[in-house]
Order: sequence, then C-alpha cells, then structure tokens
Amino acid sequence: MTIKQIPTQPFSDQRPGTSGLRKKVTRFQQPHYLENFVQSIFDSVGDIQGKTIVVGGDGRYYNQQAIQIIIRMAAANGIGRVMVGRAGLLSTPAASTVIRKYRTHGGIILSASHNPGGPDGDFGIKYNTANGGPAPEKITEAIYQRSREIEHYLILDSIDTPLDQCGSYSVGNMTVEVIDPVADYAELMEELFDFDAIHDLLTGGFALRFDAMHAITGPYAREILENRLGAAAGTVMNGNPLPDFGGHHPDPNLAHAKALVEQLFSEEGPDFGAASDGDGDRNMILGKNFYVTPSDSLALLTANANLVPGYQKGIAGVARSMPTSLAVDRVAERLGIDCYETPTGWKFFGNLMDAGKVTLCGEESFGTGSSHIREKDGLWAVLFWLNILAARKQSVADIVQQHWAEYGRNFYTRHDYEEVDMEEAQGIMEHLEQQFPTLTGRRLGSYRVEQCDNFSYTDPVDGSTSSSQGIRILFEGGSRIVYRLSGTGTVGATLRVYIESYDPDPRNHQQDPQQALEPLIDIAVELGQIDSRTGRTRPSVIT
Ligand code: G16
Repeated sequence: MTIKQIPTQPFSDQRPGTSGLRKKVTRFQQPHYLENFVQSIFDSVGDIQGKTIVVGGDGRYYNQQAIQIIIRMAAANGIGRVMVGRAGLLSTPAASTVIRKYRTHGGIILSASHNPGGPDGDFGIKYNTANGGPAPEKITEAIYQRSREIEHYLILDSIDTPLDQCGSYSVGNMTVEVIDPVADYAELMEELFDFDAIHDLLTGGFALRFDAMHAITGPYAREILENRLGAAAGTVMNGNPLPDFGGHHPDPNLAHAKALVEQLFSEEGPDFGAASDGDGDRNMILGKNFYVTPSDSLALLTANANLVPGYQKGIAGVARSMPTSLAVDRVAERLGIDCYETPTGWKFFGNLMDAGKVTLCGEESFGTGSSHIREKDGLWAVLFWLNILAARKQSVADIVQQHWAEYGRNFYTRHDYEEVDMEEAQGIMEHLEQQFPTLTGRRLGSYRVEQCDNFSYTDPVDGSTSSSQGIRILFEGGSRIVYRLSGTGTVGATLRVYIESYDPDPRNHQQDPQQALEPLIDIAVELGQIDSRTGRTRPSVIT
C-alpha cells in the first residue's frame, strides 16, 4: 500500500458555518472537494501523528463513501488509530461520548443534521476537539485558511475497510477499530437517569411514542427505550436509518414530525411524544395535546433537575443562545445560579462547561444538553423528561402550566424565511442597523424600544470575541425581536426572526403564541421591510 500525494487546488467556499461545512451532496462529490477539507482539518488540529480519532456519521447518503476516504487519508497522514461506529454510524452525541470516554485527539462527524438527505440533499462534515465538542472558531477559521492555500493531499492507495462488524483492521500502519455505536452512549444514560423509575413508568400504563424520523436515533432509541426501559415494542416509529430519511426532512418540529404530532393531538393518543433529528442531537417534546417549546423545555429541565440522579448534586450554571427565550433566566435567578447568553452555535457552550461554569444549556432550535458531553443531545432530553414525569406523576401539560403560573410565561415564536436571495437578506440586516440611532426610546404600537444592537459576545473563559451575532430590538418589559441569518442553510439565505413577550398573569397563559405575539410579529415585519424586500407575505416555517 503506497501513500499518494494528490495535487489539488483550493475551493473558495470551505468556510465552516454554525456547525461545520454543509453543502449539497453534489458539491461534496466534486473531485477533491471532500479530500481538500479533510486534509485542511488534519493540517490544522495539532500534532496527529500516532493519535486516535473518532469517525462516524448519521448514515445519510454519501456517509459510507466519505468514511472510506477519511480512513485512507487518516492512514496516509500518520494517524495511529481510527474508531468508527459500526456501518459508519454514530449519532453526534454518541461521537462526543466516545471522544471523551476514550480520550481521543478529536473526531470527525459526518452530518448535515436536520437538513434533507439523498443524492440531491445535503451533506456535512465537522471536527470535534478532545473535549468532545465542536471545534471553536479559532480552529474552524484555521481549517478555512488552510483550505484556501492547499496544494495537495495525502491518501493511501488501499481497498475499502469492512465496517459491518465490530473488530480491528489494519490499514497501512493504522488500526481501524469498528465499535458498537450504541453501547457507550447507552451506558452513560444509565449513569445519569433513574432507569428503574422510568421502567416502572413505561411498564405501568404510560404510553410513549418516539419518532426517529428514519435517521440515526432509531437504533439508540430501540435499545434504550424498548430494550432497557421496557417501553412496548413499536414505541419507536421510523426506527430504521435510511440514506434519504425516507424522503422526509429529519427535523423534529411541528411542521416536519407531522405524523407524531397528529398522534399526540388525537383522542386515543399517547401520554408523551418525542422526536429527534438526522444526527440525534435535537429533540422535540410533546405531551397529550401539548407542545413544549425548546426554550420552555430548558427552563423546565433546570427547575426540575433536583429530581434526576445525575444532577442532584446541583447545577453550576446555565447557558442559552441569545435568540433562545428568557424563560430559563427566571429559573436561574430563583436558583441563585449564573445564566450565560452566548451566540447561536453549540461550540460556544464548550468553554463554559470545561471551566465548570455551566451544567445545563440549550437553544431555541430544538437543542438541549448538559456537561455529560459537549454536544446537544436529543435522547438525553427525552430521558430527562421521562425521569421528571416518573418522579412527579403529573402530565406534561400540568407540569408546564404549573411552571408558567410560578414563573410567568415567555410567549415565543420563530419565523423563518428560507431560500431568500442573499443580497436581499443582507439588505434587511443593513436596513435594520441603519435605524438604530432613531429607534431607542421610540414607541412602536404599545411597545417602547429600550435598546437595540448587533449582539456581540466575549467568551468569559478565553476572552475571544464574536461580533455581529444577530440584531436585537429589546423593549421595555422584556419583549424582544431578534433577527439573524442562519449559518446552516445551503441555498440562498435563511432569515430567522425570533419574537418573544413576557406575561406574568396566569389568566393569559392559555393564549395561542401566534395570537399573543401578533402585534410584535407585525412590528418585526414592518421594521425589517420583510414583505417588500423579499416579496414574501408569510414565513416558510413557523416554530
Ligand atoms: C446547529 C448548531 C446549533 C444552532 C443550529 C441552527 O445545529 O449546532 O447551535 O442553533 O445549527 O443554527 P442556524 O440558526 O445558524 O441555522 P444542528 O442541529 O443543525 O447541528
């Protein structure tokens, strides 16, 4: 087997976004495209000679081919050992678990998360560091800079490695260890949660439905929920991972997990429903006839963490991304713990966790997690909820409504305008910024603007600063409108508008959020001139 040095030329579009490099599959299939990026990773993440890395992905189209290329490039670049999930599968939280447990140098995760898959769908690749979390900006930026000057890459001239069974293989001087993708993760979950109590709940007449959306969490959910926790066979829907996710969008929200939502909102429906996304790091939580917003879920988990064995020693602090609602801030205040506000992107939580400042964190984009790993974790959130339900013996709706009565309700919605022309989207952001000088103190409908800015964050641990992270219009009384452009889309721009108001009065808590927020939604559209600039009269997705 010989090491080949293949001449190449840089691609100009390899700057990682919110979570790694995401592009159409067809872009990744272009000659040298994946290889250039992988070589740029190997050249930018410190000394990798003889080290171990983890490789796995969500099983989407092109996962298998990409893994074989990465294995051959890893061998050619002097890596000592690659740990790969069987069949090339590893959910994002499981990859983080394995990196941490076996103290590897890092890992490469192949996924475009909740984006659709298949030959015409999306693919993605990102690097996670030794703490198990997404590489921080200084590393992703170094990878990008390297990708702009790359002239060749190294690859071993070898045959494909069999990945269908656990075992060890030699590829050149490197070892490939094919591991069970579920075992280490399931073991960690058993350490954190009261499996006996959840088992009693699930075998005592409580009906659960979990939608794996034909994505990576099928095997994990079957093993944990059905095999270990006794949930009825068939609890896991769409449990077989498919390369194109069955033609669906593996995005656990009200729009894309429709079949699950219909079940939960039907007469005969189960007591609890949940779904996870393409790579298993997102979650949606539903009760009978009840949807829990991700922002409320984070607040609820924080307020009830004392009921869960893994968190009974206490919570150091919490963190949320800037656009996530302020519901958790109120819980943190009551608990007397710090609450950090970071830019969007899980990578910003890692430093806070490594420094012991934060135990729980979450985002409005259906992500919740804790310091057990350094990624958000879909099934973990489901188990956390089941543990709370087993302890409190109340319905989801009762628990959430009781929470609102105690803390007040943060009405919240996100309106997405997808596939907008990039220049138009940037024009909206510029137009908003231009209004800053005259906005503060101005009355808009019944709201008065208290402050407006483009969010900037200085990491309290390493002092690094990230600016232009989203436009915030903050109103007196705690209402907010936030505008930002997504960093994960692959076509044009996605404008996200986040709208929030706070109401302490329980008599108003039953309102539909779209109605409660209507005046603010109108203000958001008008301030951004969204209709006239995009030609859209309504958002593409409302969550
Ligand atoms: C990624 C990031 C999240 C972020 C989400 C949406 O999640 O890890 O931190 O909230 O993208 O980002 P954006 O609003 O920029 O599209 P995932 O699940 O897609 O990996």
